[in-house]
Amino acid sequence: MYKLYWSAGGANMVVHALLREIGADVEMINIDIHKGDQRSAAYLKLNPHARVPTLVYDGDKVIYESAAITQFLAERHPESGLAPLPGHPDRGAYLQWMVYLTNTLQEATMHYWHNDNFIDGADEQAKLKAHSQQRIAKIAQFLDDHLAAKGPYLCGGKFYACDYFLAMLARWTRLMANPLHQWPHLNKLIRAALDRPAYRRMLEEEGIDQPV
Ligand SMILES: N[C@@H](CCC(=O)N[C@@H](CS)C(=O)NCC(=O)O)C(=O)O
Repeated sequence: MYKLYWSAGGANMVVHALLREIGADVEMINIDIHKGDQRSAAYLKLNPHARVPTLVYDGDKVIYESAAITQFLAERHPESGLAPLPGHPDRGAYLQWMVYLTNTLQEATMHYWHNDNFIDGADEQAKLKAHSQQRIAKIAQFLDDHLAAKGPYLCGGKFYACDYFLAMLARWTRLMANPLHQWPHLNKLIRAALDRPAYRRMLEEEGIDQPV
């Protein structure tokens, strides 16, 4: 039994989709980040960074950081086939893409959406926002070239949790000048995530009607 603390469209999307794909027994606890639920004393005890997602497992064990939870769940439920386990030839690429996505593309989306966490002043924040879009466009081109050469998924021929992670980050670019789905191979990968019933169920349960 798991408990997932989530907010619609947040970094929980990938974890939520994974839980649905695994078919795990899960209690979903909504944290409305627009109302400030993430700063309640009770939630800060679970996640001192006041962010979603947070996953509780085995009664009282707590894990946060979406990339960490993604890897944790995919390995804890190997029957899902969503992570190449140690010894598998795709293992290195899988770990590389999980880390690359979280500390490069996800970070760049944070510069767009949460620029006040990085710099003070409206002018400076606007500059950071503009710069993040240029950076994301470069990352998108790099990823699209990679998928063209070695895809259709990040690790080649098999869809893994890292591809779900990328689909989530792609959605966060939907209001930017150059959303990720504008790149053809990225678009194909996003559509592959959308074709999966677990991803569609997550979108429905989070009330998301604009999946890209
Ligand atoms: N690195 C964290 C980032 C989590 C994060 O930034 N979550 C956002 C929603 S996408 C949040 O909780 N924001 C609340 C706030 O900024 O107050 C992760 O991937 O789990």
